[in-house]
Amino acid sequence: QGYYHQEQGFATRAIHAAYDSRDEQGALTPPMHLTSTFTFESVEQGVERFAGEAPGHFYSRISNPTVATLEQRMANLEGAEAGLATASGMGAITALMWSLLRPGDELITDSHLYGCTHAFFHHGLTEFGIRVKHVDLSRPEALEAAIGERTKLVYFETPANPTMRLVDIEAVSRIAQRHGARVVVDNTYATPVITRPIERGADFVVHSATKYLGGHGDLIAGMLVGSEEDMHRVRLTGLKDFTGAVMSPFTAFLIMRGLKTLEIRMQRQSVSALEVASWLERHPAVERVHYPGLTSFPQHELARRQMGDYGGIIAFELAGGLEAGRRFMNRLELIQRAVSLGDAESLIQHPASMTHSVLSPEERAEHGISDSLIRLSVGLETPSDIQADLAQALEART
Ligand code: HCS
Repeated sequence: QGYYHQEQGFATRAIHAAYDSRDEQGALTPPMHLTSTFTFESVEQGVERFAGEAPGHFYSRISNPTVATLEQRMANLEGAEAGLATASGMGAITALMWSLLRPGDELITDSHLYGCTHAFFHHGLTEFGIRVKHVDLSRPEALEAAIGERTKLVYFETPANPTMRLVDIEAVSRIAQRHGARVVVDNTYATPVITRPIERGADFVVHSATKYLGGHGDLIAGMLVGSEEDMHRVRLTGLKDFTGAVMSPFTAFLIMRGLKTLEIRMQRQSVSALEVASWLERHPAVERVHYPGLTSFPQHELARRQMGDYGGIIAFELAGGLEAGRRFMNRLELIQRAVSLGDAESLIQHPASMTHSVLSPEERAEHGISDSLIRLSVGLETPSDIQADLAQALEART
């Protein structure tokens, strides 16, 4: 068990869960097991491990002690039975989908989605006989109308990338469960500090661990949590055989280092983002701000109910549209022009031409991504400095 108890607080578990230094010669930090393979004491032992009849690692594509500590720690933080680490967020999504879906099955997905997830569903899954149906899951009654016998999975992000739209996890999970479908939530934006979908009825949580979980912009990684049985299946089919997109022990080590400060980073970034969003909303050059913590946010009531805090991402549109946005972004000095999010550095990007450029203009319009939408990931810098950079870039825009 290590030095924690399940009833201890989030930060305690993020630092201690699933590790006991007494198992590693007293090493305070879980050591990196940089090994591709594991030796057997006898042929018989190897045979038993391969057959799953004896515990123990045998090859790092299937499992590795450092990666296993992270998997158990993340399962703990999300309130799930088990976890699975992957080489990227897309690695987590693809391993899950290839494991659970078969030709003839239907996937219902929210209409607001990260660009590459959208691309995988449309150009990957549909090519293999899986039907992908977009439903506006911010209206659970729309799911009730669309769900059918063939629906195996219901998939959504909350908040969605990049529009910030929320989905009521409890309402959607209730409907899906009644129809025998399972629910997958991409919890990258919120992290388990802010929202724990499993506690609200979801079956699986996926993450791009590249973002807040790692938190320092130095790695690419994904995480998946769910039941013991499901994770075993995804590990041995989706991950081991279909994608092979496993996480390296070094990456797992870095993510565990990131997790130690996840709670305080999310708290600080939420405070800074609320401040910045409120300021942007009052600025005459800004037309609209999408941030769940603002009372003007259409789903603010749901945000208060479902989110412990409002997170570090803001989407906004400038008066003057695309051209004004381009000039504004080029004037920024402190805030970095880059995709990704959740880093110590504030990052800004233009979804229509960057993260969501794989969608056609018609698809973007359908999924709520206007050409003037800008996404800002508020970092850990001094909030007044972030605001000062935005202010000078907005003032200079004409
Ligand atoms: N998923 C990342 C990478 C985009 S290409 C993002 O910024 O949303």
